[in-house]
Parts: sequence; C-alpha cells; structure tokens
Amino acid sequence: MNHYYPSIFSAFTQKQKMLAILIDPEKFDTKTLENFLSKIPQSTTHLFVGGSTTTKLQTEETVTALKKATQLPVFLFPGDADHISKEADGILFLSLLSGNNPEYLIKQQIKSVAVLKESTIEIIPTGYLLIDGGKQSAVARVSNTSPISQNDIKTIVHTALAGQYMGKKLIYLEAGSGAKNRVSNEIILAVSKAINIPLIVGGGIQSEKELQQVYEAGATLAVIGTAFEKENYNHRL
Ligand code: 1GP
Repeated sequence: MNHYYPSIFSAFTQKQKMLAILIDPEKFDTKTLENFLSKIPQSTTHLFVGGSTTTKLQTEETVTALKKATQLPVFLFPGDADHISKEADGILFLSLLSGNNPEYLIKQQIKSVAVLKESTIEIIPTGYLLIDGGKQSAVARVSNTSPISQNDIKTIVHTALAGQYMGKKLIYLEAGSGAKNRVSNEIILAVSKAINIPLIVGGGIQSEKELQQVYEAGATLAVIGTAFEKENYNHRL
C-alpha cells in the first residue's frame, strides 16, 4: 500500500500547494482519456474520482482507465458507499460534518467497511463541510442537508475544528460542484488559521487567478472539476 497522506501533510507544513482534478465518472468518457490527461495542468498532483449521482460500475471503469493511463495518485471522492473501486490508491473517507444528517455523517461509512477492509486503499479521514455556493448543489440535494452560510464564519471554523478534534486528517471546504460563489478567501483564511491539518478547498474555482487566491488564503490542496469539463478550459486556467 502506498501512503500519500504524509506528502499532503508535508506540503501543508512546507507551504507547498497541491492540485487535484476531479473527474466525475458520470460525465467521463474513457475514450477521451488521453486527450483529457494531456490537457490538465502540469501542477496537478492528484486525480479525484467521484460524483454525487455516479454508479459503482462507472466509478470502477474510470479508476481502471486512469490507473492504466497515468502515474498520478487516484483518490476516491465518493458520494456514497457504492462509489468504491479497490484499484484506487486512496479514499477521502468523508464525513459530512455540516447539515446534521447521520446517513452521511456515519451510516454510509459503516456500509463501506465490508469493501474497504478487504482492500489496500489508503483511507484518509476527512471532515467534509458544505458551504453555500450560491445555488443548490448536488451534495445538498443528494445528502438532503443545508449548506452553512458563507456569512457564518464562526460555525464554519468551529465545525472544522470539531472535525480536527475528532481526529480527521483533512478538512474539505466544499461550495458544491459548479458553485456560483466559491468559498471566500475570508473563510479559507479563518479556517486555515484555526486548524493544524491540511485544508482542501473546492467548488466553483474557475480561473488561475482564483486558484492562486485560494492557495494564498491558506488551502493546501485545491480541487477543480467543472472548469475542466468545459470545451474552453484551456483558456480558463
Ligand atoms: C466538487 O469541489 C469539487 O465536489 C469541484 O468543484 O466542479 O466546481 O470545480 P467544481
């Protein structure tokens, strides 16, 4: 088994920046894989595979195709317990700390154990916070939870810290795929100052400028999906 978490923690302590490209298996055509991979930024450090409404089969086919085509670590970013492929290198073992729904706080996690305990996937405990991105997100719809308002910075910081106190190794601030408003610099700054584990930020990052702002505010790892699903992504990032 590979251990990728130490490299993320070391990037955090050394203030290096990492970039994950999110691939939603539902929207991903394995035939265009090589073309897709040739266009992602040189600075890409991880590939995340996941989506709120994908299937187990789509997840497995996508992970298999990616593992054949690239040396980049492939991490599962699952929407539920079905979205697991044993061929992945790691899994963000997400617990949705916002929204008060036990199904995504702990129940899906219990369902996933039967498969995970027979695998060699690196499991990374991750506190997942859904922040209001200005339009209803698939995460909010599928998890039947409400995001935390971007104005409620205290609740966001306290939720992130509660995650750290519970032993999470990463905190992920999510504005939702295709968010109108990404997580603000002010929130990223406040959370990154409060916690002492690496911070992931994703949802609605649309340009190189925004990406740099997210890093400057304190994220160790940024996640971009939608901007790369568009034809013109080369011009956008
Ligand atoms: C969504 O954070 C990721 O889960 C990425 O969001 O698709 O908006 O880049 P985008």
